[in-house]
Amino acid sequence: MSEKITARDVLLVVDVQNDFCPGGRLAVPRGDEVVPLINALAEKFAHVVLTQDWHPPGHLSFASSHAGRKPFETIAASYGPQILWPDHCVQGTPGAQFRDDLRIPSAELVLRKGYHRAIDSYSAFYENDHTTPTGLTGYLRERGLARVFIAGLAFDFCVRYSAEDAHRQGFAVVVVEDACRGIDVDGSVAAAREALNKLGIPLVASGDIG
Ligand code: VGL
Ligand code: ZN
Repeated sequence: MSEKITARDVLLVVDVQNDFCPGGRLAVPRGDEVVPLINALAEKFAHVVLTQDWHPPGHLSFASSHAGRKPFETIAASYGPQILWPDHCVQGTPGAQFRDDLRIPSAELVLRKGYHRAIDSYSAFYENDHTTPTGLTGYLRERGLARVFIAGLAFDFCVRYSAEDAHRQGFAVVVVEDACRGIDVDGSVAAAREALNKLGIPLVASGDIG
């Protein structure tokens, strides 16, 4: 499939931050490999938005915030099941910075998420309670952007839930699969692919976009 980019398309670059790359605190295997692909992709788009996972110290999603709990266990949060993670993307730390080799000077918006201490936020549109909005829907609508291409980290969490929410909000959605990498907790990559397929969200290769 070939996708021709228009002025109403936006590239949403999800969480390409040091902590999600090898050497980081929640390293996504081969997460760094998406950077050159995304740099090249971004040059083809008239509009690019970056997201930045941005947690306060002691965030509810950190295993270290729960006595006796370990990373990758699941707890019952007030809004439903929540996977616990190693401390990551703490506000103002080097791990929360974008990768140095991510070069997208044209990016129009950096959307930070996950800053409420007691709610995690995988999706760029809604926090994990599925009711607290980040403001991105309004931003895209007001700017007349109708189709969202999504790439970045991690495929099975922030990319997946951003894609699902964008679809639910009425945007056309395309996931650029080769420009994503997954964490894969208990089959979460396969589950993500299945969920996106079920919604009819196409997974394309960056080479097919232009
Ligand atoms: C993410 C887990 C925790 C992501 C963020 O960017 O996919 N995953 N925080
Ligand atoms: Zn996070």
